[in-house]
Amino acid sequence: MFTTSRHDLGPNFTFGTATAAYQIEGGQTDGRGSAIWDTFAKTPGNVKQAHDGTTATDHYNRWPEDLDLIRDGGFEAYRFSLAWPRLIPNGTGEINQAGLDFYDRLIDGMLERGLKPFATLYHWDLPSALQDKGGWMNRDIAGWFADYAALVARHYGDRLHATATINEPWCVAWLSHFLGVHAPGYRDVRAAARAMHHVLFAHGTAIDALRSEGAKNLGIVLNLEKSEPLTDKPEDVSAASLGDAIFNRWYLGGVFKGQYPEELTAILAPFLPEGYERDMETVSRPLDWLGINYYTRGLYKADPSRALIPIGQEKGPLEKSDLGWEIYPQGLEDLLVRVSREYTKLPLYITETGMSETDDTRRVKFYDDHLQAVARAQKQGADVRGFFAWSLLDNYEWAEGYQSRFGIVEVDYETQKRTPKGTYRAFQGMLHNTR
Ligand code: IFM
Repeated sequence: MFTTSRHDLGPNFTFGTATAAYQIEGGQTDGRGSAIWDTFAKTPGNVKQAHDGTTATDHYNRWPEDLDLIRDGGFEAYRFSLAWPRLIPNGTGEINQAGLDFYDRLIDGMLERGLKPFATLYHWDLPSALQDKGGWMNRDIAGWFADYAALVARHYGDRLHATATINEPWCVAWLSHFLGVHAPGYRDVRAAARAMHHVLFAHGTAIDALRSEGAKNLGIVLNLEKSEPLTDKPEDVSAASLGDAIFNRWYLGGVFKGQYPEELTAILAPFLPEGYERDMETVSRPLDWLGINYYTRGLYKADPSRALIPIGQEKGPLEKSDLGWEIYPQGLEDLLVRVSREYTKLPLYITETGMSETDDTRRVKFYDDHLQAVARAQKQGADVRGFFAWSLLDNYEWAEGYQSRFGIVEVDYETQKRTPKGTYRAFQGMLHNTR
């Protein structure tokens, strides 16, 4: 059980659970086009046990049961993503009617159960046909993405409670094009610099397209970390500052100030698209809310052996999840206060937090402590309006495959049976108790 009561978060606070299409849907035969994760996963060495999303949790067929679980848990909202290649198999052009029908059923299913649909347009399943044209490295993606956004707004806009353009642009750009950990698996600074800018430029063009179709309540979801130095030596403090620029300030600064951090543009200048400064007005289009995904902190030290980006990371001494991520609720409180003081007064939503763990009692404590951190941040002026648990179900954890379990509901991948964990019951107890 949680020690937190829902009143600790204020009267109009929204609780939900979050998922993403590729991680749960499966059902890839019904006219859906290929996505970059399909082939990345098949390439040896990229994903543990070469797991892919072919079946995942079979949400494509089992969605009614999954929506029932969300409602019965006492949650009011469901954050889900639409698969671009399910709607437009080649990324541009022809539309897949079966895909349109699927999200019609899913969104209507949420509304029938009294759940607010929080949609994400892009949660990493880029159509392979667009990757063939350079994907996020190609400036044209701003137009392709805007057209896809307009389709979603035209078809579903009046039924969506909120829409986010991109989930975690740091992952789309840096993790996938510099570190090579996620699809398309590039390790190339020019590719990364281009993706870093184009992902935010495309976010801005999509906001324009959504607004011109009449869509309301628009945002973006950033993954943020508390970037800290390993020691108080000046070189480690500078390393943490550069880490913060790459992870946090590039996105917060771009979206809310129309400016990238100078300490990073100084390094990336030769690799950024020429004239990128002219796009900054589009990058920083006004929004209605900001989603923050928070999992852990980054602990940085100077590493002069890395010439271009001379920083390294260490594992700290705090308790860890089974992926080795330090558990640090204080970091969430600090980040929320920082974002609301330095970047925006918009309503904030914790659009994801959670832990990969088989010992569910640890997960209950994780959530309880992070809810308390949110309540403390609210008292310091952060306008936090909602909290989404990552994730409703155990699911496809990208390069970690199916071994890693973030769900508040367990999935048996042999039978696809869903079994609520203690964490689900803890949320249910808190959310049903209105005292
Ligand atoms: O599973 C992911 C999700 O897709 C995006 N945010 C982080 C989660 C845990 O790694």
